[in-house]
Amino acid sequence: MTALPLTFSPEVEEARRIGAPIVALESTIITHGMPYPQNLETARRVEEEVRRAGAAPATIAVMGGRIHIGLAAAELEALARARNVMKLSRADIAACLALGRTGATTVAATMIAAHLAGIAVFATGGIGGVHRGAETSFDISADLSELATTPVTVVAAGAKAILDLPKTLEALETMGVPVIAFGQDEFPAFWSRSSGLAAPLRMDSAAEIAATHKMRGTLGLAGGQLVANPIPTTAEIPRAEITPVIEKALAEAEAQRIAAKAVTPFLLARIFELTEGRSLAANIELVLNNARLGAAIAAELNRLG
Ligand code: PSU
Repeated sequence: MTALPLTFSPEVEEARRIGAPIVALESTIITHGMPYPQNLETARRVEEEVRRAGAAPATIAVMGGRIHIGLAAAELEALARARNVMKLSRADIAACLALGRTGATTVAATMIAAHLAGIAVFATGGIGGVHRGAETSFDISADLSELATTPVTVVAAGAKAILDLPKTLEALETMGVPVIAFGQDEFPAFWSRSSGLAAPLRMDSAAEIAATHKMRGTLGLAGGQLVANPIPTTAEIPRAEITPVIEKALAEAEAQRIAAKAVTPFLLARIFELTEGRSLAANIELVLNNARLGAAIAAELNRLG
């Protein structure tokens, strides 16, 4: 029994009991990041990918006044079909729980929940960051300050290329968040392997990433790490191709005065339409790729004890 409002799925409960590696997965990508039914198919495939890599998947969401750490098949399906689900970050997770509403966790809220559940590694698609025009809109994702606060290693394909990537990297540096490109020198840009920006750190193995996570704990440093794992070459949309599409979607968002939490879902949906689904296919592949790396890091962390 725990005083925390956490409910573990049987699979995650068993992994905890035997000390098997666990990878946290978020749910905003399901409710706000992808259309139905691809969202449900992807969520299932990502969980399967984590299992195949030898870890237990813990998809996280808020339902009925509890943070669910691992979802049953029926719960996952209900979430993928649901409408009017809250998009939860640090600011609203407690309200969602207290009011008994249904909420999907963003990167920030998933990190909080994973840490409460004792899970050190979390895989997703792309983190939120500093939006373009943030110098006037002040639109900066709470994902960044969470990375500076909560000790979870987040595996993403970089930050979404709809953002201002140079400013996102600057903000992460200011907040003391290690940004580790996996297997290349460049910071990847979600749908593309290349962003034209050097990553502050590069590592080539899950063991190095796990050792660095552990060392941060030993030093008592607050916050997590961002592992920027480039999309597989076969799935990427090269930067020159996606850039004009992003710019068109951004111009539309501005014309329609889309703001705050609605910006990222709007842009992802428009880019999906403008690329005739290619952006979604790329998004799915990069999440699967991140799930595999997340499982490998979780296994290495387990070995380190
Ligand atoms: N990765 C994806 N698709 C998504 C997200 C991540 O492939 O939709 C979600 C995450 O939950 C992340 C959120 O926290 O997008 C960022 O939203 P915002 O820019 O409003 O902070």
